[in-house]
Amino acid sequence: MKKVVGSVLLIASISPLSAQDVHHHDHGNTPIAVMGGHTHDAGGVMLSYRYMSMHMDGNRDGTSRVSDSEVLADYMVTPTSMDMDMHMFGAMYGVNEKLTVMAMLPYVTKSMKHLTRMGRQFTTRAEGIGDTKISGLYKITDQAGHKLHLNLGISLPTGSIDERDDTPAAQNAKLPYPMQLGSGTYDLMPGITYQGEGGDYSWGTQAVATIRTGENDNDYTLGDKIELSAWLQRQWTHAFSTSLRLKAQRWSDIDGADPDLNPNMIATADPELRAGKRADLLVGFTYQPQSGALKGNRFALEVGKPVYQNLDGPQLETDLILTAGWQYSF
Ligand SMILES: [Cu+2]
Repeated sequence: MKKVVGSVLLIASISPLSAQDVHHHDHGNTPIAVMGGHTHDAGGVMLSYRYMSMHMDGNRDGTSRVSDSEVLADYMVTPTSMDMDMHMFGAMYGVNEKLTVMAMLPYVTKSMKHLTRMGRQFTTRAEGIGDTKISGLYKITDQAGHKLHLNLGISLPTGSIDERDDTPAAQNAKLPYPMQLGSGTYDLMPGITYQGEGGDYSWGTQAVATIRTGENDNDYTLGDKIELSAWLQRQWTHAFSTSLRLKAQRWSDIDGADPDLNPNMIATADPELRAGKRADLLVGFTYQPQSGALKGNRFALEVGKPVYQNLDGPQLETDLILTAGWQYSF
């Protein structure tokens, strides 16, 4: 209790924000696309909905673009663009002062456009529930202006790995790896998150790994992944803040192979052409009314573009990432 009063006084003394706002800082003063970026006080509940959209356009090998005709010199078919949309429903609950639990269920829509060597264009689509994520966020320290917690997450294989659609080569064909909705494996997601604040600014950094365990029913394991993120947020008024975030990630190739896929036909069916590294720069906007009928609600948007991309290609490159969300805490 003494600690809490101390931090409230410190933040109130160096910030133009009133002590009342400090409470709200605890509820998600992180860019909306950061998962498990904050913890809750004992008994605190938060419900959230996030819409996440990613647009990929054109192929890349290493850090350079490759044209459709260059890819078609080696393959019968090439993807030309892809859109992925995700509706994510989440809930958080502060079990006690140390532990917050979190669950997230995504609904995923994917669509990929292709061009064949014969000049024919076609689109494949997949849609359904993705992999459910359950996490425990365990507070290590919570001092004046500095917070640190562990992210202990697990991803459950609720997303399909048997998505099919019609292609010019076959009706109801098994779709390649990036069009599947889940990993098909139980994945461990350990991580650590730091949050700091002082004056009108808050900042933070998060490292999260995705470690796949075992092999899925289609004889493969998606590559492990590591994501590092750092952000700086500025409070402009009691309700409005903006953020800047740099996110770097690295992921590996697929181990094993789905026997239904032919890697000579299209690069997306090759388990050895999935790895990559990417850094994204993202700007965020948050509106969090401190009083009135909307109190407890947080509306946020984060949008960004890759600033560096190195793909084990040919692979579709990412061009735009957008997350819009609503959070309600009580
Ligand atoms: Cu929360």
